Amino acid sequence: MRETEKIWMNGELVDWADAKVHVGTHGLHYGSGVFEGIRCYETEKGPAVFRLTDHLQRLHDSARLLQMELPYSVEELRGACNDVIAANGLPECYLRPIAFYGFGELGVSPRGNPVDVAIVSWPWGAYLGEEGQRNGIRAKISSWQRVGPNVIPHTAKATGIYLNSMLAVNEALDAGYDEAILLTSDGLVADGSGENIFVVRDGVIATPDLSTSILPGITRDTVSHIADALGYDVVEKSLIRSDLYLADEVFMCGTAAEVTPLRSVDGVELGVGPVTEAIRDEYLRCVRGLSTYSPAWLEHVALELAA
Ligand code: PPE
Repeated sequence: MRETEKIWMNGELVDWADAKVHVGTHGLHYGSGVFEGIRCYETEKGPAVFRLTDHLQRLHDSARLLQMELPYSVEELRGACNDVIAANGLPECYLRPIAFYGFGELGVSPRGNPVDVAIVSWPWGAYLGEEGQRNGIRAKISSWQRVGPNVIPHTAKATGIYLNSMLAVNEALDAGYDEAILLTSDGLVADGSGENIFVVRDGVIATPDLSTSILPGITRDTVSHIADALGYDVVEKSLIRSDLYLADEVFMCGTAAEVTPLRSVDGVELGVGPVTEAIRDEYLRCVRGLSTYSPAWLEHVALELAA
């Protein structure tokens, strides 16, 4: 994580080194937080945050699922994101808003704790490597199952859920792979450790539906629009591991990973195919405002501080 100048914390821009919490913080002990991952891209009209409002709305939805009351509205958080980008002066960056139960009462119940909110921004390159984004990565189906709907609400982007992802990615990296794919307890394909999954076969693009323990990815939604605009059929349906092994193409997507092809799953070679390449390339044009239908998704940054 590359250090930048300022972090927005509870309503103020503070120096990077001063954005600290107490070790008694509830969120540290129990993973009681929600967060977002958002990218700001350089466009011909200046920096623009891709689908900022949608991400902040999801942050609010995640908080509601944890019965956590966020002290800032979507509109206020939009202003805060703008300020942190303006203060750090980076043309392209990743934004990480996080809200968590802070320091006050220790014990599993969060009652009596404040909700702290921070937004960090820093330059973050291709999540699965530039080479991976171009030529594909090798994924492994995890022995860890993705958290189910009655374990933790999986549609929340909650910090505690990422222990599940961490275990899966550790296992995959230890076994010499680049990324993990998690199945549900019923054996349905769910998510990568930090991405949604798409499978291409006979010209049809399929992705697990929202009730299959997946995070409702904003990139997943963007990709579905792009695929549709490029003339492909996209279906949401249950997928099993055989669908991965028999696919013509498989790719992952997420804010951090953007669109990344899988060149193999469990050692079954797939290669990088034309549908994935077309979608990946169009996605990268779209986020930089080079696509005809992207303008509504680009939220331009005012480079002056609002405060
Ligand atoms: N599934 C999971 C489990 C997930 O973590 C992400 C985002 C997605 C799907 C895709 O969601 P979206 O970004 O809205 O398209 N993962 C974040 C990276 C997590 C990390 O810190 O590492 C991200 O892409 O920002």
